Amino acid sequence: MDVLKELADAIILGQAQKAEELTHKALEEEGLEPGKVLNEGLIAGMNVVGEKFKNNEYYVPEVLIAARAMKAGLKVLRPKLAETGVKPVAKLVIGTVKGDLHDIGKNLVSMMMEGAGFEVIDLGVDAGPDKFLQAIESGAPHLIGMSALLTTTMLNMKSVIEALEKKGVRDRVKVIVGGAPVTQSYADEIGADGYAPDAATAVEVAKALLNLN
Ligand code: B1M
Repeated sequence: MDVLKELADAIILGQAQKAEELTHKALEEEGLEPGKVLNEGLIAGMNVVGEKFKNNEYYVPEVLIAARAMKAGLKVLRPKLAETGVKPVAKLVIGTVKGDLHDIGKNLVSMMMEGAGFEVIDLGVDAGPDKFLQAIESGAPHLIGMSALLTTTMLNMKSVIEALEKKGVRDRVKVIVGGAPVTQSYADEIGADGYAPDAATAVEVAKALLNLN
């Protein structure tokens, strides 16, 4: 069987060890590009998991197990995706917003940004306005990235932007947002500088916002 199909299946079935081994195999034995392994193996598998979850064929435990398998594959892929980076082109602070525990997409964006040469400070999940403000004060980033996967938590992106305005630091940073329920029009509505539908586009948008192209 095609190694990427096998890898996608390992994600769907939540087989962490197999996902790790197959990611190694795809990269080292088959010599496939890390981006291809990511999109056609790991993300393809997670998309099926998402569909199954939506159709009530999978419940939270299955999804968690699949997420663990995805993380095992990402661990192998991470250095390969980041390998292209030389010295940091700019500094990014990124986090999944308050109330939201989804971090796979945010981690992908972080990895792609690292791969593009950004220094990434990851605030993790459930990050409220105070965490972002603190990171701006202590880290002086050029860019703030927020991720949200729930229609309820995407509202918290606005709270972060409002907190930056209130503290008088909004013009020190560019703000980029993303995540499945987030759209360009929502980004415009809350006053974000940029929106990206996926991790690869996030890099392009970040570079364009900072005039790094
Ligand atoms: Co959750 N979940 N989940 N979940 N989960 C979704 C998001 C959901 C769409 C499933 C569904 O119903 N079909 C649904 C949200 C509905 C809604 O609000 N619209 C949902 C729900 C309801 C929930 C719970 C409420 C379930 C419950 O408890 N009843 C609960 C909430 C917990 C919480 O956060 N407080 C919950 C829990 C979980 C798990 C913990 C089990 C697990 C998360 C594990 C983890 O992340 N460590 C989980 C998962 C895995 C999913 C699905 C299946 C997959 C998400 C994922 O990782 N996708 C998801 C269904 C789906 O999306 N198909 C679902 C793969 C990832 C690569 O894509 O994160 O979209 P994504 O990231 C993309 C882009 O969006 C973009 O780039 C990434 C890569 O290209 N992007 C950015 C993301 N962030 C960006 C930031 C940027 C730019 C681009 O700039 C900064």
